[in-house]
Amino acid sequence: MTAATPCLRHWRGWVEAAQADAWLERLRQEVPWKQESIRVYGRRHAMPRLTCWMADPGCGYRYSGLENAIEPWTPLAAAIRRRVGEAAAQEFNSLLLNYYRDGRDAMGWHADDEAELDPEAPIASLSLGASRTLRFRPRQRGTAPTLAVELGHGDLLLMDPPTQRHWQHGLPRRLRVETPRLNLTFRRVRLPA
Ligand SMILES: O=C(O)CCC(=O)C(=O)O
Repeated sequence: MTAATPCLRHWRGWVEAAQADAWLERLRQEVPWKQESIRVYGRRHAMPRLTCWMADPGCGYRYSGLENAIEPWTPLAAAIRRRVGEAAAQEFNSLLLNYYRDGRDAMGWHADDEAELDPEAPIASLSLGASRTLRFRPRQRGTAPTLAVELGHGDLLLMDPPTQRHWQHGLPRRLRVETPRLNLTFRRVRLPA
């Protein structure tokens, strides 16, 4: 059964603007960004964004068929993890960073429901830079209306369970956007007991 709406908690301007500006600039410069490629119908395509997977040792993660190399936490990413973890009352052990260089960069429809992720933990998403729209649609198409959430500079969005089970999300292109955006999604990878 599809929940009627995704379970979201959205704090606009969770980070105040000057702090968000400083985080945006530092992360752009110091994160080891990569442009991965994905295979679609047998052909390789460059992903329309740059990415980095930062995580505690042992927290590997595959998505779009890619095994992500684990990068160590930078001091700034570790400090942001602490603050986001307090807001979400959750200990996150991993972080996917996405760098959308301008409005041509985007992310397709998907759910963050890979087997490695703890389905009981929220996913916390911090946005820095250009405003973009995150869209949600039910996985069982037509069972609930789609939803659009405008994510601005410094916004924090918590996606609580069972959102990933019932909903997909995606970030469409917005061609008039000429400035960059970073998105940080803090996650909880399941570790062997
Ligand atoms: O950039 C965004 O707001 C979405 C990122 C996302 O969907 C993800 O990391 O799974």
